[in-house]
Formats: sequence, structure tokens, C-alpha cells
Amino acid sequence: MKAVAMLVGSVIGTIFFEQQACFSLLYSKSPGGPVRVTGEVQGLTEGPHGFHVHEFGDYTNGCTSMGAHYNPIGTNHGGPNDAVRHVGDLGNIVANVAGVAQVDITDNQLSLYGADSIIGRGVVVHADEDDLGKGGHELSDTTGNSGGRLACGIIGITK
Ligand SMILES: [Cu+2]
Ligand SMILES: [Zn+2]
Repeated sequence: MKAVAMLVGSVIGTIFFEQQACFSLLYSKSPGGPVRVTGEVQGLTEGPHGFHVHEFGDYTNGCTSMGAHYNPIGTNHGGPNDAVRHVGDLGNIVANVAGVAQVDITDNQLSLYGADSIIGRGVVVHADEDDLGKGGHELSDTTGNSGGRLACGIIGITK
């Protein structure tokens, strides 16, 4: 299955998600990937920016209504390679001096299939670096203290 999200806000981007179908995945509650996430975001300040799947694909009040990080199993925030993380925790994307971040992430917790599918949820890019839960800030365990929401998009199925 393939999915896409158009990120709209003070920066712009397009993010693709792809996961191979598999018989066992369709019958498992949290099939768990791997999902390949690719694309590009333009207009950023140089450096790292938090990048997550959020719980809602809801743009009625802009990126605010996309809610918290997608967290179907109720854990603390972490980095993409941590055992303890939100399913939506994809870490940071890094913009070059021209403000462009190329995205190419392979993730083992996201899924496009099953009960915990991310189809219809949101993708958000943030103003600041995600500290991956290790920054010692009061927000480290929930958001990675990654600041405001620069742009977001709804994850929809594509061909
Ligand atoms: Cu986020
Ligand atoms: Zn998180």
C-alpha cells in the first residue's frame, strides 16, 4: 500500500509512505512495518526539526487539531530507534542551508495496515529539534520539546 501527505503551513512538503502487503500483516493488530517514508520539505530553517505522525487527520483548526503524537499503546515519547517511543515518533528531519530536508526513513513501528494503521492520521513538522525524550525538559516525555507546528498534512491512500 502507498499513502501520501501534502504538508501545508509556513513550510511545504510532500511525504510518501509505502509498505508491502503481507498475508500475516492483515490479521495482526499492530503489524509494525517496515514502512518506508520518503519525500521533501522546503522552507525550513537549517538544522533538525521534529517530525511525527500525530493521532488525528483533522485540519479543522489547522495543525493544532491533529492532536498529540500517535500513541496507540500508551508509552512515553522517544526516538525512532528507541524501544520506548510513540508509534508516531519519527525523530527529526534535517534541513540543509537552502532550507530543504530530504526525507528517507525506514520505520518498524508504523503500519499502513491493521487496527493501528496510520491512514487518515496526520504528519507534522515542527519548529524545533525533537530531543528524543532525552532533553530533561518537562515536555521531553510527551513531545520531545520540538516546539510549534510549522506544517502538517493528512495521510491518505494513493496508488
Ligand atoms: Cu509532532
Ligand atoms: Zn512522541
